[in-house]
Amino acid sequence: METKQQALADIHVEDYRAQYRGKEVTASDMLFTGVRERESLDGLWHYAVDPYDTCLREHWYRTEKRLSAQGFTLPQDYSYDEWPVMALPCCWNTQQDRLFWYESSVIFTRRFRYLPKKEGERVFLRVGAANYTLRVFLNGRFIGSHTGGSTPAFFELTGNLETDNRILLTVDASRRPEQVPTDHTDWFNYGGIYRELELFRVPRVFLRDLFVRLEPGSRERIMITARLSEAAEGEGLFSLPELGIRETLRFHAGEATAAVPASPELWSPETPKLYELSCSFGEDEVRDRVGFRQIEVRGREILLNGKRLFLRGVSLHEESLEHGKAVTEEECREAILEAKALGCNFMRLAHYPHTEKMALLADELGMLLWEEIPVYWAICFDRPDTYAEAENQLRELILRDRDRASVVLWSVGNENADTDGRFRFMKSLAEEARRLDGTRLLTAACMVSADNVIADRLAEVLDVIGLNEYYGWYSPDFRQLSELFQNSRPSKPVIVSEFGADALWGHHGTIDDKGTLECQEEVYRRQTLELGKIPYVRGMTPWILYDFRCPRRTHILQGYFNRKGLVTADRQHRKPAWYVLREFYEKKREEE
Ligand code: GCB
Repeated sequence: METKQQALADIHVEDYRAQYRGKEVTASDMLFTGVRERESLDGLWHYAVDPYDTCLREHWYRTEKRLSAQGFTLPQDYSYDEWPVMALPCCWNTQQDRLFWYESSVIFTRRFRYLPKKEGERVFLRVGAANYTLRVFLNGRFIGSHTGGSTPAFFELTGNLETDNRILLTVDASRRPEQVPTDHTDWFNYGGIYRELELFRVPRVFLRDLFVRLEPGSRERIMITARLSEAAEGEGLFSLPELGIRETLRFHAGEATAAVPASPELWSPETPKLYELSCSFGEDEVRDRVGFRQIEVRGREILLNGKRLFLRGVSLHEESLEHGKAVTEEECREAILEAKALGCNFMRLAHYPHTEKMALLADELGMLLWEEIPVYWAICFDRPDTYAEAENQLRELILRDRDRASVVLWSVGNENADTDGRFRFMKSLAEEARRLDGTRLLTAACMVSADNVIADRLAEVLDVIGLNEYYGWYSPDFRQLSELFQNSRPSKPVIVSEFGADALWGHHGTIDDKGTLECQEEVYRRQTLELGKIPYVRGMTPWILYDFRCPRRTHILQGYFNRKGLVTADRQHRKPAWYVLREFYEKKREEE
């Protein structure tokens, strides 16, 4: 068709997104990355802001030059190599003032060279995270798409690569009610490709997955499950030299499992012992550093390696003032060390999967973690596609992090009204999490019922009840806090997954003045006093370590920040409540 006519036809395709459906990559497309050789595609990419999705409507990615039927070049609306550049990964909001509030589509493109190294090699692109819908185009062809703003996406490029390649990515950060999370959250909707872009070369048959852990209920056997990319037969090798393990893995229909006698030194926050291991099949080899520990619930207690444990925690968003969600390794380390200084052995990574660097660092530094998916507030619980999206995010998170000893709890959501639809939705998520990983505890941050009881029906499918309560803040009457515990008889351990109060750094007043440092300090004093008395409260993760950006918070004391941090957003000032919590945690540690 003549280009002008084609352009006119494109203008009138209302559902232009339909042509990009059917090539979604999911958890099933992941490959085990552990320690594998990779080539980085991070760095400068050309970009254009594309709020009308013209690239997708008019298929810009197909051609560099637009030619008429007679072979003349025609005017076109893009010039990739003259677009400005942005260094990926990043959140575009922090790159330019004019992009700060932008929540729609951006196009990124660059060239790269590819020279095959081995006959028959396969090549995969891994995008660590892109918020929210990512589409990948290579050399004029649509490769695939991924939805979900916080988990990795894998695209196979094999067969579409040339020596000189043009890659183009579109990222759409629009909030939509049917997505996970929905369009209404209490955090900032950062856009961009904000975790690493990497290429992996693997042989035709490769190790897609490797799960290594202590056998539940035993401390003398290590379980290994490995899965290949194909339903192949053959032998592989698992080795863990420090424990003298060299185990042949026998693959049938692409799967191998083994249980190997071993007595590893157990991992704990105090002794974060990690072991180097490797696994190979044919020409493929992967390596990792793994800790071994056991987490379980007995009655209303939580036990780590058979010992009673109180989870001295704090909640955290993935954010820094400078980088938004594209937090650096130093910023992750700083957050963990800040929690340690506070006396914590536990952190709640709220409300979506944080970078895998957090779990890797927590493994190394000794910090227990709660990891969560963004089933937050009023999700479309009765919509099957929304469920599929939530389940896929859960699977991508578990497959990414289930070799990390630091992760002890999977959370399937936060503060959702106790309806039948929600119960079905979250029960299925809990079942899926157990199917993928029988070695961790399941939780969700539940709400207190209207009659002030711990009564969420979801508790029956969880191991640990997470509970958000804001006595002294949203519910000012503190007496209700002790009433809540008098009214409740949970049969499982409870972690108070949130309490807190806003306090603006430098703002002083009486304990009754909302927003003052004194008011927040008093809330922490009274909360810790009360919670410390309740035997089945086996942990807490007050809200929150750092103040964070939040478009919903327009009060003069907030200035588009949620100010419930114990530390200011610039990470420079510890508020008085920080010291109250530290004192409480010190006492708790001595009691253990
Ligand atoms: C909550 C939410 C959290 C909010 C917090 C608040 O219950 O789980 O995302 O930021 O309260 O500050 O209101």
